[in-house]
Amino acid sequence: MSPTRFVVVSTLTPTPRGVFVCFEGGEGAGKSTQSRLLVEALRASGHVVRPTYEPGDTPVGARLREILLDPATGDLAPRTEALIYAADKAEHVATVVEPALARGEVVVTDRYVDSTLAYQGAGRTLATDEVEHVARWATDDLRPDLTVLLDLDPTAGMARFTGRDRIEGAGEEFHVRVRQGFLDLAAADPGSYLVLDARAPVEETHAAVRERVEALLGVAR
Ligand code: Z5A
Repeated sequence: MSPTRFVVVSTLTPTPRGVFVCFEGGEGAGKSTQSRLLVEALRASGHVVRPTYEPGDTPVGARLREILLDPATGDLAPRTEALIYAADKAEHVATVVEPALARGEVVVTDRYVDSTLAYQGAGRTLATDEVEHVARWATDDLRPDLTVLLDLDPTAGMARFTGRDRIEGAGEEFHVRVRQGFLDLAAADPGSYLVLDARAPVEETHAAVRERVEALLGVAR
């Protein structure tokens, strides 16, 4: 009698990769408000969502955030500042964003690589291609599936706050360059961006974000 043979057929299918959505824009543009509303809406429709932010959403990132934003840090050389933001991004992608995407989750981040291109590149006037090289290396070239850019005049954004952190206190011309930096990034790759006027009412902006993200996720309305 010939030996019985068993063929093991795996029924495991690989987890589909998640979707990476990013909010960008100047201070007070409504990124935190809009990311929170998007996360709530997606969770209500059954998605597993990982809300996150930069800088600071890892244990080491929280310490880097203190250095970066505390006015007591004083002036940093622009390259030092760019490298600290890059270190925060490296830890964030390796320990938060990439693992969540691998689990098939929707990752919604408040700021990502475009922030360093706009603030450390256009704002601090480091060569943007050099800042980009460092930031892409730090993040292993992980790019969002969609970036929502909330565009707002810096004066209007600042008026939504009272206190000033180290970056917010960098002056009007700096923030005008930052705004233009974001707009230039969106104009260079329009298919990957949703650019919205951040003066619009919160619910109107949320509806536009939701519509675009649901299209990305293939949700029927
Ligand atoms: N930075 C950098 O230089 N390089 C980098 O790579 C990264 C960051 C990642 C992080 O600061 C700083 O680090 C940031 C850039 C720099 N500095 N600056 N300047 P943060 O995380 O502490 O803060 P932020 O990212 O700038 O966010 P924010 O200032 O807290 O603003 P926001 O999240 O865009 O807005 P919000 O909190 O949702 O809303 C602000 C207020 O406006 C609030 O009272 C809302 O109720 C109100 N609001 C929101 N939407 C509206 C509308 N539509 N109309 C009227 N009022 C509204």
